[in-house]
Amino acid sequence: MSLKEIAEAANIAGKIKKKYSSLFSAEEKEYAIIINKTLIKNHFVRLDSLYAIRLVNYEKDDKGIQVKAVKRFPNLTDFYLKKSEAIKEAKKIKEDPESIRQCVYEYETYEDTVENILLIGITGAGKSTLANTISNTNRFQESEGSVSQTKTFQTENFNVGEINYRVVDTVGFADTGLSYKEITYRLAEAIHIMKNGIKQVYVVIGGFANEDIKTFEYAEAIFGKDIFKYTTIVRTRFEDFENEDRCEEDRNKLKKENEIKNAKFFHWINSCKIIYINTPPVGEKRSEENMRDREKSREKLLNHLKSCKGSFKLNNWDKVCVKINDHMNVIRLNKLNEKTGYKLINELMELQNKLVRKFNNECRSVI
Ligand SMILES: Nc1nc2c(ncn2[C@@H]2O[C@H](COP(=O)(O)OP(=O)(O)O)[C@@H](O)[C@H]2O)c(=O)[nH]1
Ligand SMILES: [Mg+2]
Repeated sequence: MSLKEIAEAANIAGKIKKKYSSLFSAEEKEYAIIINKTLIKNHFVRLDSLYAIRLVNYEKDDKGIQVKAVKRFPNLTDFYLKKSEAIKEAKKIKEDPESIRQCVYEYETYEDTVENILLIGITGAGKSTLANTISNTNRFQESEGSVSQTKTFQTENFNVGEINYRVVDTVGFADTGLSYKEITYRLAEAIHIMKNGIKQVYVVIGGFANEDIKTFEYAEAIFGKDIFKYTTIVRTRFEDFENEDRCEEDRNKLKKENEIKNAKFFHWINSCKIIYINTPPVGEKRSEENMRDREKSREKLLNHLKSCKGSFKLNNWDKVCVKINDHMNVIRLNKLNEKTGYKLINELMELQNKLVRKFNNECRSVI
């Protein structure tokens, strides 16, 4: 039985370093420890190698290799920067019962147990404001104009009691003139982050515009019809959001208006739950009242989330997530490097300027 077969069965991508990988038994179970190499390219280091280790618990029967559990080291997202370091670590893992016991999940990505909330909707609907409200932060840029502030997507984790949530704010894609392919590509990165699937999609709507229909169309095209079992329409800017009668009135009005006018839209609003919130700007005048509205809206959203069962996953979601895990981790690392890299260059330039000024002021005067 070859390491390559096991690596394939465990969906490990990249180049396998056979020489440094091996098979062994521990506590009557069969394991493979596999080191793989992924290449990184960026502006500063043209080509570099990154290493990850997988501990795979497998069984062999007449159907072939059955993967029972996989654990990625050093963790789900990082790499070893040197081959020697990876080899040393692999040896340690093999001899450490504590590390071996961590190999329990059928897919390595199951280690991430965060429940994901995906926000979609046209620019200006109130997605970023909702992201701030639900995660109780101000890290998402709320924008006055109709220019989208979110370039691709942004996430924030937060806890409610024992539950770990992640809110994923996306670019307003239905109205930004992006092609279907571009939207899918941008969403792919976000999808990869949501390893546990999507607990709930919030289609954020600030009133009802024709463009909103496109949001539903894209969601259906990308995820398929089943996504609507996990979709809630969130209507923002609804000042009477605490008055359930007013909310129900609006729901009925909306359905009545669209029943004849737009059958497809009617179908969507009929099959998704609609909840009403108001998340006005805070930090200025009336901010106390506005803060209260946000808090009450947050409560409403969290109560609703608690009542949602299960999560949405695309076919092969788990396999795909594992297969692209290393690749996506490299992209993330590259972005971080770009940021720190540029920052470094700026700092160096600043230092250079200072030196030139110093030279001009002090050295020149001597000449
Ligand atoms: N009054 C009120 N303003 C809102 C509400 N939601 C969003 N806004 C405002 O609408 C504008 C656009 O919101 P933003 O979250 O940036 O929209 P996005 O493009 O969907 O991310 C901002 O100025 C927000 O302050 C709401 O529920 N009530
Ligand atoms: Mg936004």
